[in-house]
Amino acid sequence: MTPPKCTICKTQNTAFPVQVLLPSYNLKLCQKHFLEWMEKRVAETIAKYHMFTKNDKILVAVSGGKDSLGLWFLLTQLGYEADGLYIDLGIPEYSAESKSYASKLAERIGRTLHIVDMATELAPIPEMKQWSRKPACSLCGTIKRYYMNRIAREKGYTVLATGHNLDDEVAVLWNNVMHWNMDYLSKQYPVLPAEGPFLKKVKPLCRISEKESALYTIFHKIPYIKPECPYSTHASSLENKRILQQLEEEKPGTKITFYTGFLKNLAPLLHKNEKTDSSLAFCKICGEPTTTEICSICQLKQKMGKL
Ligand code: Q46
Ligand code: ZN
Ligand code: ZN
Repeated sequence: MTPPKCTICKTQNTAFPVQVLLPSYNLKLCQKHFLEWMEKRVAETIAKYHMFTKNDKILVAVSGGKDSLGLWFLLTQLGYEADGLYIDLGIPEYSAESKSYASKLAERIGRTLHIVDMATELAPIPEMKQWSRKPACSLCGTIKRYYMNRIAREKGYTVLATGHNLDDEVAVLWNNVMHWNMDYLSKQYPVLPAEGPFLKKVKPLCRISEKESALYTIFHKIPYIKPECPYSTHASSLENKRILQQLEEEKPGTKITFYTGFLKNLAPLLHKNEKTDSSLAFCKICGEPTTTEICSICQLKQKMGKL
């Protein structure tokens, strides 16, 4: 059987063999043209959704996984001013390994990596869990939201970028539609504008699949953490991803059509009806935005005798 030709360079030669099949876009690409295709696609996403410009100072939330590290590298390749933020959750072994990948990439691209160490800020997640009735992932979400916004604002960044990919976004969208979570649906968009003390948040990989994101990181030889976080259970999200993958295999392009169709057709209608949150106040202790008198981080600090 003759090997497929790259759709762009039309070569069959061994120097640029076809390495990536993208049936959703009817493309077969060699490594070089896949990397170019991906960077162009992300650049188009940034422009299409007015995420940021070359004048912005971007802070990328890096977890040590393939998506966030790949995104950070890609943004610097495109010439954006992008630094990283790593939140060390103090999860035995997992955190040390993922942090080392984030630090290695920072060194390679010559950019600053800010590190917030939960062990000194509050307590490592396993210890924190003993003081809170919340599950680890819910605590983790609160910590990330709080520190990402606070560090970015304090250090003068103008945009916060996260590595959510198409598969993540489609799985969430699917779940929100299945349950008609109108509140969540109205907030599901690749750009959340800056609002008062909250920075603008963007997801530049929202039109890049998990497979494409992994290949980009692998082709650029960026080491990343492979095991899942030990607290990760997301059974329902994995189940949604499995169903969607099945649909995708039967009809390539299903995921991207479903997601971009939502952004084009339903999201604008939901935004029109969106009310601004008038219950926002500022924490009496740390001054960060909250909906209660004292924010959840300070409440936890009080409980643990750290205030
Ligand atoms: S890092 Fe945090 Fe995830 Fe680990 S504790 Fe849960 S939310 S699973 S993306
Ligand atoms: Zn090619
Ligand atoms: Zn507070």
